Amino acid sequence: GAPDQAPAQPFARATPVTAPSSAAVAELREAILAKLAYAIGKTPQTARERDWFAATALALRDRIVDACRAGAGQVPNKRVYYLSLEFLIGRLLSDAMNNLGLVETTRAALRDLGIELDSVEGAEPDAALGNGGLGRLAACFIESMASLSIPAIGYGIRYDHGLFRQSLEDGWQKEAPETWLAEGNPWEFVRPEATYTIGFGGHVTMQSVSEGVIRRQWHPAETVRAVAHDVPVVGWRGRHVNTLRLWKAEAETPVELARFNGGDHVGAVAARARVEAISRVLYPSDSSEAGQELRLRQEYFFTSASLQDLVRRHVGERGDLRSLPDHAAIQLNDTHPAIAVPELMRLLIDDHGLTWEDAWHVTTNTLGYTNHTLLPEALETWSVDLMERVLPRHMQIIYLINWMHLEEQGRHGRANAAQLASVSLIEEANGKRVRMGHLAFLGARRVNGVSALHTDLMRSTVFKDLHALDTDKIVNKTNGITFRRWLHNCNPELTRLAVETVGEGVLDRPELLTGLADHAADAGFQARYRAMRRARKEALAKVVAERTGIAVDPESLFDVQIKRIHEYKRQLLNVIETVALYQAIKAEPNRDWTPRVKIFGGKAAPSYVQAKLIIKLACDVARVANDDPDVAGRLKVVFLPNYSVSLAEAIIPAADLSEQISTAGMEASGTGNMKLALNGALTIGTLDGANIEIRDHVGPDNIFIFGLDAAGVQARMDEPDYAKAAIAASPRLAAALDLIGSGGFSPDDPNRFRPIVDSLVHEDRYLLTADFDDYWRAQRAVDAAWNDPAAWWRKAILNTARMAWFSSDRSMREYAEEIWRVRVA
Ligand code: B1H
Repeated sequence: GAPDQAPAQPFARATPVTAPSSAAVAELREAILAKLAYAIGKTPQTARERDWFAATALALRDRIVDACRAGAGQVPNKRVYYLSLEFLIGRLLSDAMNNLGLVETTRAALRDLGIELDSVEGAEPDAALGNGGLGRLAACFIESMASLSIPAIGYGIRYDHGLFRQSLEDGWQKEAPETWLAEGNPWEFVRPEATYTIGFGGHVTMQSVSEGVIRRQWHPAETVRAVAHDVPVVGWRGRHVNTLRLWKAEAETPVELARFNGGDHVGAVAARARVEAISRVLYPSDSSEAGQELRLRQEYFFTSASLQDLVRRHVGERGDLRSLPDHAAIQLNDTHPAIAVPELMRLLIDDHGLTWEDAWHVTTNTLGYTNHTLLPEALETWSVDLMERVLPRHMQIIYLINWMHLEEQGRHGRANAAQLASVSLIEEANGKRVRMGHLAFLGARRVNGVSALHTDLMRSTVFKDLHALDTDKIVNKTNGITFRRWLHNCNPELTRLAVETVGEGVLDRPELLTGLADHAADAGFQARYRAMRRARKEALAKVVAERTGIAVDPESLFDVQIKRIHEYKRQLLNVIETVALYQAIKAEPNRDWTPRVKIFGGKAAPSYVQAKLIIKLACDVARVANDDPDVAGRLKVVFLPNYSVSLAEAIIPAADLSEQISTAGMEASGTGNMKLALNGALTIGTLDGANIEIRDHVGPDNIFIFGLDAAGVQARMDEPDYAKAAIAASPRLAAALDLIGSGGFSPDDPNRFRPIVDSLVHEDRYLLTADFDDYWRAQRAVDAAWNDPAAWWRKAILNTARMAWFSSDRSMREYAEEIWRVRVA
């Protein structure tokens, strides 16, 4: 693969299978050869790895279509529509092979042709159509719905360019465009017949149709076509196939011929460039508001196309739109598709003639809304001015929804001004803005949080007053991860160990993993578990050496923090602890320090100056520590560039320690925490998000918890000058900050990290100073635990054994029962 592309599986896949039949191998081999010849136009002699990948993907896609056709014909009673601006899928080949039961068949077929499956897998680009946890959750959910045979369509945008490629130049993050479609996409079917017109701008007319009935009609100034591109998603054992339908923006008029003929060759395609920009690039912000008009256009574009598509399907299958709630459940992944509330109202009323009351009943019984963050900077609001300009009819509908909503408050005697202001769809504080979270809340039948703590905080903070109006509306649905990708595919050795220990049923029923607990203290079993980890650490060490030139010892404890770089996730806390450890080792070089490799991975939003400075600090600390003979063999620091789904698949099975150290109350759930614990990394973490539920499942003795809880964080923030006091009380923290602030890691620019130290001393919004000493204590407890191998590996095995509940199959069953009201077989 390309040099910065993540590695393919560096091992022989070890998922247990009976040897494939030679007839099956021959048939697939011929199918791949035929694709290579007739679809790619290459011979085995001229084919590159990328061509073999495309031929293999096309041959497997045929099998998926076959699986699809087996179930075709009958109309399901109810479908789930999952609307998400992000689907962070990564590679699809290994998922498809595994779910079709064709891993060994494919490997043997390619081997017949002199090709290694691993290198073919490595040639697939990641579909990085998401930023982080929210987008990856959508990808896990789509796979789980297919595996559970829940009829579902995922709707999103087919970005030409997914999340940017990160490189580190002298430790500074640089961004380059990502180009996953450069050589085409063998998984997708283009569906020009599923094309819809999406409007923007213009004006609204009124027309009296009968006594007291006024019809409003929107006349957009500008239109764009949304063209469906379908990616089939096959579930476990090939039982069911769902569709991920991604919309591409295309101009109605490819070129303005008159202008072209007049010699204005650039102007002739300017309008086209403007509308096609809608599906050009993924916004690279995670947990922060984008704010620009193009973002609003993206949100409306894919929401409108998706709703038009499902409305058309319903009319075709059932006729009357008033029965939509019986046959469709639409889930809004955060507020990014919240414009669905007025758009569905508009389609039902303006285009299909329903009354307001019927339309509101249909809307509020069809939509569900998942909230993923309570951070104020991430709560979407759009200025009323912008909305009136881009979506004038929707703004009218929003005002009417709000008027009725506020009237209703009056009828219930809740007319005090502060209360009304807090539940209003319009925020009046700094210029009028529409609160998209409130809009989604009112339009949905159920609103869910993504972990128990996060759901409690929704009820007690941001949505407190709305919650009081209908206390049944907010429900919890703790996130999950698909075990097919995050255990079976990424960790075949551990999967084989599990199958050999508790039986093959564990592939279908993760609860059977609990059977591993019986062997947790068994020396022979521990040895096999350690051999698995050792193999994965050796492979990761190779990747680290290739990507960074840094040599790491697989005997060391691999301490991993992989996630977006954000102040609330507190990579900085980890870096400061690294500095303190560096100072401690230098002060007492002859103590028996536990050898550690600190591994960081993650991207910063391109405009997030402080996050980029934290990356630079991690890299500068890495350079100094890695070059210092005093700490050699005890501490290494690595920042792996261009973190991605594929890189995660290589890092997670190799991790011994999982850093989940966000300020309590700020990480809504986390899902990397689940992937790492499932693969047997012990967690060092705060009582935040799903960490709390992970502790409840794995047991308090098998996790390292430290720091303030969410209530403690709230209380501490109210204390004056809390950071200065904490630094004064912690000589270790003060010394580490002194070294960083005085240029100890940046002799070429001694003041480089002053802004970081100053932000801690003067504000410390994320309470690093409050948690530092307890974090240090917990890290030393980790050192001690590592030095008792029998106890450590028992804990690791118990983590794997007790994580079954975090399967996204469990999450999807809960959504199906309590939100969507669809039956799961
Ligand atoms: C999560 C986001 C997010 N929460 C805005 N919010 C975005 C917000 O492009 N934007 O503007 C993009 C993403 N992402 C994450 O969702 C939470 O931080 C995690 O804690 C959670 O595990 C994940 C899935 O629920």
